[in-house]
Amino acid sequence: MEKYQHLKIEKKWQKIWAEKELFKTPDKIEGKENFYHLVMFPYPSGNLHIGHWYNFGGADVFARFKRLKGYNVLSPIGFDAFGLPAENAAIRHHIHPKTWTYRNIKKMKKQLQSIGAIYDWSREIITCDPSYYKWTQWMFLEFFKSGLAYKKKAPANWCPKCKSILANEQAENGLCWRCGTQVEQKEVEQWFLKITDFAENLLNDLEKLDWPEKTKLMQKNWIGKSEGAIIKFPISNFQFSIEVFTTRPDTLFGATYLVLAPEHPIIEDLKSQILNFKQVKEYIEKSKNKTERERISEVKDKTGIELKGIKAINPVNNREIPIFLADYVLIHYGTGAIMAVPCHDQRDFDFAKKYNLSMIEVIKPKKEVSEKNKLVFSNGKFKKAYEEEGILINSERFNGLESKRAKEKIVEFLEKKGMAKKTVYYKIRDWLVSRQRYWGAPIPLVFCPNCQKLIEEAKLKISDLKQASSSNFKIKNLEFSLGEIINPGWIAVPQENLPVCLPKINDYLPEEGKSPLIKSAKFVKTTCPKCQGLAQRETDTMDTFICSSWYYLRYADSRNEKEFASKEKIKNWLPVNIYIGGAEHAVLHLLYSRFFTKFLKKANYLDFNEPFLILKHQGTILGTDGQKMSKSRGNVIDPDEQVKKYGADCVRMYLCFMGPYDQGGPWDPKGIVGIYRFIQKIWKLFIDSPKIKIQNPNLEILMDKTIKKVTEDIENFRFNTAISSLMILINEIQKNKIENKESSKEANKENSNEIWKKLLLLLAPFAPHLAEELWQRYIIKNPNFLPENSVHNQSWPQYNEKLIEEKEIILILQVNGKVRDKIKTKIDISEQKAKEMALSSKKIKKWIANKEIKKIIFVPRKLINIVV
Ligand code: ANZ
Ligand code: ZN
Repeated sequence: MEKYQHLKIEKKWQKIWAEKELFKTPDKIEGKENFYHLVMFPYPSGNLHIGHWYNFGGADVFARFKRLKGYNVLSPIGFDAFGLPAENAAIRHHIHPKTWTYRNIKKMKKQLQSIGAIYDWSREIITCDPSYYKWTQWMFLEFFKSGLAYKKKAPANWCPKCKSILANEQAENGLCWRCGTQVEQKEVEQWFLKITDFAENLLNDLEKLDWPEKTKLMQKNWIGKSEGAIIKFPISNFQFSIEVFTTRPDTLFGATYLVLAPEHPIIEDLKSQILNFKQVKEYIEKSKNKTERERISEVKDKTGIELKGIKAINPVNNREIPIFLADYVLIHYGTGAIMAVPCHDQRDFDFAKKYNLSMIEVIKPKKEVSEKNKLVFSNGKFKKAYEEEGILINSERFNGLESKRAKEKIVEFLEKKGMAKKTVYYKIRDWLVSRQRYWGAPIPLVFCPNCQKLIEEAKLKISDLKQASSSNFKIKNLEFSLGEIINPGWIAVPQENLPVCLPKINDYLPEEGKSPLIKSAKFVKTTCPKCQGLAQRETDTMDTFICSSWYYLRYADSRNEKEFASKEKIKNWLPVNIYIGGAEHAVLHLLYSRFFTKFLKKANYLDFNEPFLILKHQGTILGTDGQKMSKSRGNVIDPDEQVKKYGADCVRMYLCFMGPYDQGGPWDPKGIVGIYRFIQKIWKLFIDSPKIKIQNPNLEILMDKTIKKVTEDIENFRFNTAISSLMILINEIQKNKIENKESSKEANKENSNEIWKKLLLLLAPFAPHLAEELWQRYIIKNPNFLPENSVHNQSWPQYNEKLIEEKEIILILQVNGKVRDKIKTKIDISEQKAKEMALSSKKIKKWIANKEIKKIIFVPRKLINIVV
């Protein structure tokens, strides 16, 4: 018998499919609906790992299924190719980032091709290619021109020894990755995109999305809408007041002190009144070296310092309360100041306890609450805060109100005195998009001192700008965009001069807080496109997340040189029907992409406002030890090795069989062997004798049932149970297979052929190479391959719903040919089960008692005869 040679078969079909361009996707096919199926494109690290395989393999099962279901499926692929590792390799191994990246792409392309997926390689994109980043730059300029890009100082990781800005991953544990020096926070001018303008939209539209609930919740929390009020606390004997943001105005009577963030600007104004200013200054300096995360992490030991000499006045009862600085309050959220209510906020409670500050209980639980959540008072002390809502006490005329109502009433009362205002805050911050690095798309702006002067002298007010009908503003015959007005001196590179290409440099280390691009004088020195004066190029590059925020649009028209994609082609394909990739991107890439889409919709380039209608996450494949795969643990499974050993079809199928797609699980070397045997069983079944006599009508029912099950399972990404039902089917077919010579009747041949055909079609999404090989050999039987004859260009098998309805029948029970009993059973009861039932019938037992059973004859759907 011919052996199953996976390597030979898989290479052969990959080659033929590529040559015949089987998976090249036309923009339209008469009579077919388009379906845009997308996986998150990989970073060219140089090695496709098993996680990629799981993502791409499973996704391809779905793509192939959709194709067989009659859709014109677009399944493109490319590389997210800018980013730090290329630069690190350049610094360490003296190889140009571009060389490194393209070398990796070449290797990974081979690995990707070994999956046997239906990628349309003619649409491949590589984000570090100038033909792509030209449009990334164009996108940036669209934001800039609309006034949604601005420059502002922001803290960055700074190594004082290397005099270099570090990425977060280069400053792990607060130490510089190169020299181990303690990293400081340094204020550097950075570009931001105003994602906050879209916060409400990003939040509300989550509802429309068929995404995992967990991912939607993460985005919701990240956006962090908070409804509350700003309340003014005057400072005694001083013209200043402090504004705090609170979501709990109902607790105002319990506010026993205020806390300001150490960076709060009012401290400068109050300087002359603060008696302990020297110590205060010291505290401020100390807090500068902590990152935001350290500050808010739930350490019990909160630090702070009182501003001696000044007091604030609680506007609701005119009580004087002390003011503190503490770094658990952040400057960038709300107003950078809070009213502290120790009885009802645990952070305030911890702080008050440490500094021995007074506490007033103002909220009583509505019903009995569990001991755990109660505000326990014993030995004259509170033990912990009660943070839920409830009924007001110790709040004068608001006593007895419920929290919800009290919030309204108290804000209303203060609003009349001009002391409060309802307010909504979002946690989400504007997106810091500039990087002081080499391997990224250059930000396409130049700085022109001449134009800066012009704009500053014109003293346009932002409010005038927003009302202006045209998007451009004329100053002395020069036209400026909104972005140019709000960022005086920064001028957009005209579209016809894009892309601004990365220059070649030899030294990739950032210098004095600036991008290494500053080392290329040729790059930096330029003329202003507006006034032709001397100008300097921006040397920062863009965050790579910008490249990936719009790539799904480019696939629709990836070779277009005039637009990022034509309107017509976008209409053909977008939005993406299904997007498949890792959950780790929940609040980064997946949020940024939504932001880009919403912006482009607003700017009239798109007519939809969500990029990905359905989202699926694959789970994580763990090592055989159940741990995360890592080199140090030595539990990494190399997909290339597995493919060599068992074949791509087997690896695909094994990964699909491991469990529900979104769960993954530990790699089991025995499990993949099991699948390998299963594949060989199929192979043998065909090679031995591809004909079955349909002597068992239950096989037809089972086939229909299996089609139904596999269809529904693939639709719901339950690949594992789809494969299980294929296994059952194959076993049953094997049992019913009889020798070639016996199945000579034409009718039976027809039937048999149908069974084989359907079986191969069901197999095709999982094991595309094997299915094609067997399809060509036994169904098509033409040595010349024609694309229309490919198993992947057929239609998904149909099933007969009526046939598989679980109808009941009356099964006749005979002993020696005489009817002795009748039982009700399912129509497709198995022989084994029918025998068991017959033998346990009381009436039958009587007739066979003490007799030797010679044989049992089973006629499906009709009778069972026991011969004694
Ligand atoms: C008084 C109060 C009483 C508060 C109470 C809570 C419970 P979310 O929901 O996250 O928006 N807060 C406001 N600005 C802050 C800042 N810059 N840094 C740290 N904390 C800040 O939280 C809003 C609450 O977080 C606000 O309501 C404020 O504390 C605190 F029983 O005000 B609350
Ligand atoms: Zn100029």
